[in-house]
Amino acid sequence: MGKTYVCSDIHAHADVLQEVLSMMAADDRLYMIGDAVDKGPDGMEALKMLIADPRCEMLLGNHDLMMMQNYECEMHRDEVSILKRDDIFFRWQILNFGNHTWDALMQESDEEQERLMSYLKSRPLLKLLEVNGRKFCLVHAAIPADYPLDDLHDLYLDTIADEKYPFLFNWKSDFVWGRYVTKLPGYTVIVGHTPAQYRGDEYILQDGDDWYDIDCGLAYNEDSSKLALLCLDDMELRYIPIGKKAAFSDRR
Ligand SMILES: [Mn+2]
Repeated sequence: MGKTYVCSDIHAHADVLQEVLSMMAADDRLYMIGDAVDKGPDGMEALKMLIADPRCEMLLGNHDLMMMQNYECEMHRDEVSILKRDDIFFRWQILNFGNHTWDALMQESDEEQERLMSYLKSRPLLKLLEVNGRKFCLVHAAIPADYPLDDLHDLYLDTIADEKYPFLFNWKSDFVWGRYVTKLPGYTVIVGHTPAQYRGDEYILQDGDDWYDIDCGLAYNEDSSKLALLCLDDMELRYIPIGKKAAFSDRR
């Protein structure tokens, strides 16, 4: 029986992901808890690696959702209001430098674009699992404060469906944007999304032994940026340093 690893916020650093995959045994598992794309140099490559490797399971992050939302808006241009389209375009492509990711996605064939988006649509927002008798809740950012915690189970995009546009979803959901500690009784909650560097730190943040933020800032493309790899079998942490940096930076 292999080991179960968790990492977050690869943010287009395909070389760092490759390093993690090469360290893992054939029967290990890796949960990447969101944000495969944006900020770093090779977003499409990182996403394709996660899809291709059967040891990997990816959850959705806000950047993955922004890309999907932008794609869906383009595919349904005539059906979506210009305000809605502009909202996502501005938030993603202007404020979050998603224009680099969009350009890379548009370099792919129509079939490949559809394959990548279909994969993302099938990904969970929240995943519960048990390792060595310990229960874990994986989510990109937070469990929304108003979400009923009794009978919590693996959650998918239908949880945040948009009532007006059935092919869209609420991409501003706290599942992928929340920056607050959420605890789930009986579980160890593991999130990413808020980089250690955002707090002026470099390493993972813990709140007791039942909440971990493991994002160590690959998004920032800085010397201190690294990936935290957490083994759920023994809670051992490893840090993998940043490799290739993006040619642009959006540290503001
Ligand atoms: Mn994020």
